[in-house]
Amino acid sequence: MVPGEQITLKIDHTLTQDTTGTLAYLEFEAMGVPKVKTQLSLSFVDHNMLQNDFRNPDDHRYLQGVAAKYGIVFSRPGNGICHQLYLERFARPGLTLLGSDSHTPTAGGMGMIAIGAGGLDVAAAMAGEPLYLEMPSILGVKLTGKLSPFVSAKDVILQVLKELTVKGGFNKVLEYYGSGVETLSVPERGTIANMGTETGATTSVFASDESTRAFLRGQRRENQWIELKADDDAEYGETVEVDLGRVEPLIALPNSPDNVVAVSEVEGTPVDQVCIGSCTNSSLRDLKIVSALLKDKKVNDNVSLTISPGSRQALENLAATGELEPLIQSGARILENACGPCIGIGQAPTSEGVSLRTFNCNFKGRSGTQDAKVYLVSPETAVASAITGKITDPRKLGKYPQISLPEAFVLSDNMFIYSTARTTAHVVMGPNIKPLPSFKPLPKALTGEVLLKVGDNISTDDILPGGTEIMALRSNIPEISKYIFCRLDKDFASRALQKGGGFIVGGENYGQGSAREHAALAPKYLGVKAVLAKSFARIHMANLVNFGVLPLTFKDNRDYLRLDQGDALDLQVENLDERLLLKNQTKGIKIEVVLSLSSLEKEIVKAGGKLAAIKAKQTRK
Ligand code: MIC
Ligand code: SF4
Repeated sequence: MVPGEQITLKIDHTLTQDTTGTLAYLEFEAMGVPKVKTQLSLSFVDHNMLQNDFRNPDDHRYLQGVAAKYGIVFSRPGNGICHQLYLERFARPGLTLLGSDSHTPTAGGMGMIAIGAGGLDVAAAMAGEPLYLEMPSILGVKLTGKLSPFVSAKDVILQVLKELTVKGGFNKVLEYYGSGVETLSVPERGTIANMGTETGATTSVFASDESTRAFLRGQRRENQWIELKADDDAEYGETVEVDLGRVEPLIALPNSPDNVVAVSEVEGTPVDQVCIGSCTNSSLRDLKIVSALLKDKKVNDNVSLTISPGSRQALENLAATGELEPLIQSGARILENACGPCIGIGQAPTSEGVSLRTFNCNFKGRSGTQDAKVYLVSPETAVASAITGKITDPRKLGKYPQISLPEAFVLSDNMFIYSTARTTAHVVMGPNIKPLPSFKPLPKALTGEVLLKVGDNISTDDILPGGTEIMALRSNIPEISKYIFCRLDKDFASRALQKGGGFIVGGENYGQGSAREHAALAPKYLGVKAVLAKSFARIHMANLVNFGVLPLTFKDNRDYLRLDQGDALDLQVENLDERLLLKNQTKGIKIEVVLSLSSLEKEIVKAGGKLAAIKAKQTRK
């Protein structure tokens, strides 16, 4: 396989979570396949957990019905966060996983190729289609040495992010190798692989070794272990080296995960809130260290400390050994085993509040409070700061407690529902679950105004925010489309509709962050025809193509300056050539733009999106 060439990847496992899952299954149902064709497909409910009205529970019920009908394992609400549960119970070295969530690469900690994608690509995989993607180059991250006390896996990935930035991993697989790897347990590797997503990487991967075997043994799955490692003479496109012994406690400052400095540089800043959890730092390993550090300590009077365990298994194991007690006694607010505050589902910080979180994203407004200052830290730094009430280097806590994972985890899988596909299963669609919109084939010319011009690193949270109000509309495209860009420009949706659609102009790394395909589908619904950007984040670009929105880049990035909101544009797209000429009629100029699509992607945009293309293929058969 040659980096840059189109490849197809056979997918063994798929996973979805509720807020991307409802669309993914509506799309899957539209494909007309009687049952999933993968080895294993899983549907988790972990994001939209609040049941303020009928909408979220209706989605859960729909997902449970679909799972029973098509032979998908269903993880009930309350069981835990998809990536943690998958790592514990289903991840297997040597397999491929495609998940409709950007942090799917967590399973790279188990020696898998695990990739995040939009729901439509996951639906296609469930229908037996391979994943089409550009072969990434391999960036070797060499780990040497051993972590010092109070420094943990989160600090390692923050170090990597500091070097690579939020776009340095674009079209790359981060492969961790070197003698430092064996010092890390599977959950620690999971933390590192999880947050590789923030570098823009396609995925991250670790070898499968004795440490992997020990974890699988603890989960009573040793028979699923195989050894997997790089060849001795393996060559990497480029390498980065991290001496684990030299990594210090690190912190990402607001509002970007790559805004990383040493904790010691910002020590003393008063803290209002500390949140421990998320798919990055909620494993049993993390909760054990939190428990040991909180033992006989009290949360500072000015701090609200929340803890969201990653899984019921982690919580149960903690309870079994008495390690839950210190969390309760410290005054921590123990939340449900779910994403929770990570995606703004509850626990918004105070106005201008300082919130330290063990999560992976700190994009502006994601916490639910627009002017909050969200910092990203390790569990160790989180606890130290929760106790003192100010940002604190955890090395000041004294002696680092020794913790180890159990040789045999307490297991109970009774919140997973296993079903063989049953055509008689009852799929109930509540009134908020609306049919998928359908779109016309691509016309010969795209015309319209620049509806909005934005800067660099616009995240999908900027395009379509999270939070309880908006996330409850994930199964309702007409309604959710009203919120597109609402935090940047509250009139965007009405303007787009009034103008009959148009264009968006963006800077570098447009669409970074999550896999939510709504950030492409809802703009399409509003009539957005193309996005012109200096560069795109991988998953979002694939989502744009899947819904027939052209992702165009500038031949010369200086042309970004020659486009303004309100300019009338005209683009002839009959031939979908790699170089196209965009006419800016308002300014009377022509701009060369680039459309790099494979022949398959061209077919998709011509048909008006991937679903239309799949249906057309079926009719031809
Ligand atoms: C996120 O962390 O932003 C989410 C919420 O998990 C998203 C998925 C979604 O928007 O539903 C992701 O990372 O893909
Ligand atoms: Fe959930 Fe946050 Fe992880 Fe997304 S990043 S899957 S919202 S815990």
